[in-house]
Order: sequence, then structure tokens, then C-alpha cells
Amino acid sequence: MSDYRAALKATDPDIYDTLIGEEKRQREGVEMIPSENYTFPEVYAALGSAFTNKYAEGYPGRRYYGGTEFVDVMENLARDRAKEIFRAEHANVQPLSGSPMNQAVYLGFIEPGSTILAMDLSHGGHLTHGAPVSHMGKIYRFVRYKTNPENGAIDFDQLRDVAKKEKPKLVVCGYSSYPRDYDYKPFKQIADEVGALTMADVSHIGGLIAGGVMRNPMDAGFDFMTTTTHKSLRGPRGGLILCKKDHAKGIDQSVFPGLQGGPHMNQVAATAVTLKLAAQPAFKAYAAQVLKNAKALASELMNAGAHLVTGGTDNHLLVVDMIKSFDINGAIAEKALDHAGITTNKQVIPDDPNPPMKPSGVRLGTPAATTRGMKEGEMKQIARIIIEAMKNHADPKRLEGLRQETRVMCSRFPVPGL
Ligand code: DSN
Repeated sequence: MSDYRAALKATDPDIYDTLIGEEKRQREGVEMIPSENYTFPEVYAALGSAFTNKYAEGYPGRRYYGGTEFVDVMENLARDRAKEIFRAEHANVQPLSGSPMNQAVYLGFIEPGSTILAMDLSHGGHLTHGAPVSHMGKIYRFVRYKTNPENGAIDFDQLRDVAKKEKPKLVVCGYSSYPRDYDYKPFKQIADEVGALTMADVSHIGGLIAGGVMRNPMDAGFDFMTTTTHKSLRGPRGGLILCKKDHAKGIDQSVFPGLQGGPHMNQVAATAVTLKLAAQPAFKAYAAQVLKNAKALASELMNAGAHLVTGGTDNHLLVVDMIKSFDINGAIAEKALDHAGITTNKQVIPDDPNPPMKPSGVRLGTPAATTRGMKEGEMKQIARIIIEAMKNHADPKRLEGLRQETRVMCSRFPVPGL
């Protein structure tokens, strides 16, 4: 046991016990929440390091604190690696997480009260893309576009009409529960036609773009690309903003001092390490396997009669319509799957008639299972366990039996660093 852990155990056994319980839960179950992952072991080292002690408001070479000679080198490495891997002219690596990352773009470049065009939450958009309950939804006038639920396609003719009518200052794309890839060029073209800026929030697929298996909005000339670092990228919890050189000063000022104070330098160090690891060939293979696993899981579930929103997946996630498939809502499904050792989350489907706490769907994703080495064979087994759990959702004994099966399967796939 490390000195740190021994000290924690001795000082605060209550918290230590919750940590041990959480580690066991992560080892023994299949993690299928698409936004979660098992981080690189090196990330634990950077997060739990002396960098956590350091204040460094400002940017490398221009700080409001002394003693920044090492964090300057480290932050510059993080910025350079981010620019290189995402083919961007400028990177800001300080956003504390996904919400402030997106807010920094809005608040830095769009006047309050202006119109922003973004994807509807129930069609896969995110809370920070202007959901009415969010502060951003109150500060800006968000107009929402939708997808075709049959195949997930975006109707760009309709999007152009809406853009011409509503005259947005910013066109946002990106998602947290949309199982397809985008063509970013038409978004950019429409935005150019109405004089709007473009932002892609690729938080879910940042690792898949870094791994070269999904399209990169920077290649289509987007003004901004935002991504969290803890999802498919396998880094620490945090955010990155990539942008064109012309926006560099504006975005840096918007993050600090506009929105945040001292950056979390331990998080920035962990991000730097993550970006180095994500540039290795092994990460490309990982990203490709994430997609293969998602396709395998989707086709196995569909073969067993499950209904998937948009009829499949092109990325790392799938949304199962549980009402249509098994006549149970997403909350009941999530609970039964928890019992069977498979962690998922209940999820609204496009224009869901049911409320968010009892929605129609469940969201499944493959980044975490792929990190521990699971492949198509395990996806088949997981699909079978899911189907069995859904058919027996009210039978605790059967669910317990499935949990045992899940545990045995997981014991063959150690979690890196745990
Ligand atoms: N909460 C994340 C997700 O689960 O998709 C997005 O921020």
C-alpha cells in the first residue's frame, strides 16, 4: 500500500472504506455509462501530486504568482500536445470541466440575449447547449434543431431555413446521447451563410477523434471545438478548448479571468500525460476497438429484438428504447441492470413523452469496457445478460445469478491501475 493510502486509511477509515467499496464496484461490474472510463494509471499519479498545491492564475510566462517555472513548462507541453493531436491552432487546457468550458465560449464571444442554434436535449444535445433549466438557457436565446429519429440524420435544408430565419450568432453541434457521427461541413457552411461562429462540443468522442476513428470538426474549419478529458480520452476530469488563432486571445481571457480563477494544475498535468498517451499507436487501436465493440453490442441487442434509437450506432454509444423493447421504463431498466452488475444510465429518447427521471430509454457505451480489454465476444455476452436482465427485471434471484456471471467475466479483465 502506498504511503498516501496508508495515511488515508489510518486518518479517515470511513472515507477509506467508501474508496475500497468503489474500487471493488468498478472492478466487479461492467461499466457501460458512455461518458465514463477507467483513466490511465499515470493520471492517478499526476492528479495526486504536488501540482495540486500550486496556484498559477494566468498563463505560461504571464502569471499572477511566483514559483511557476515548472507549471509553465508543464502547461506549455499540455497546450502543444492538444494542438497537435486535434490539429488546432490554439488550445486552452484550463477549463475546470465541461460546463465552464462551454460557458467560456458563449460568454467570451456571444452577447447575452443573442440567439444560439443548438441540438435539442432529447435528441442528444447536452444540458449546456441551452436547456431551459440551465443558466445559459436563460442568458441566451437558444433555438433548437432536431434529428430524424429513424436514422439520426440532420435535415440540413431545414437547419439552413431555421438559421436564416433566426439569425444565430453561434451554431453549436455535438452531443451526449446521439449514436451517430456528423458531417461538420454543412454546419460550417450554414453558419458562414448567416455570419455565425461555429462550435462543436465533442466531449463524448474526444478520444475517438484523437484516435483518428471519427471526424474532426477542426478539419472542417470550425471556430471552436470543446471536449472534456475524462470520457473516451481516458484523462482526468476536465475540459479543453481548441480554436483558431484569431480567437486565441479572446478564449484565454474568457477562461481566465472571465470565468475562472486558479487552474487546477494537477489536472492540467494529468491532461498533458493523457494527450501524450493518446498520441501512441496503442490508443488508435483502442479507439477502433471502442467502435467495433459498440457495433457488436448494437447488432447483438437488435438481433434479440431490442429497439435502438436511430437503428444502430456509428460511435461509442447506443440508446435503447426500453418501452418499445421490453415494456419497462429506463429507470426500472437501470435498476435491474445495476442488480445484474451492469452500470448504465436512464436516458430520454427523442421527444420522449416520459419524464427525465422515468424516461423511455437507457444509454449504453463501450469506452470503459474496451479499456479493460473486452472485445466483440464479451459484447455478445453482455448483450445476452442485458436481455435476460430485462426479461427478468422483477426477479431478484435471476438478477443475482446474472450478477455472478458478470463478476466471473470481469475477473478476466483487470482494470488498469486498480
Ligand atoms: N454528464 C455527461 C454525460 O453523461 O454525457 C455529459 O456531461
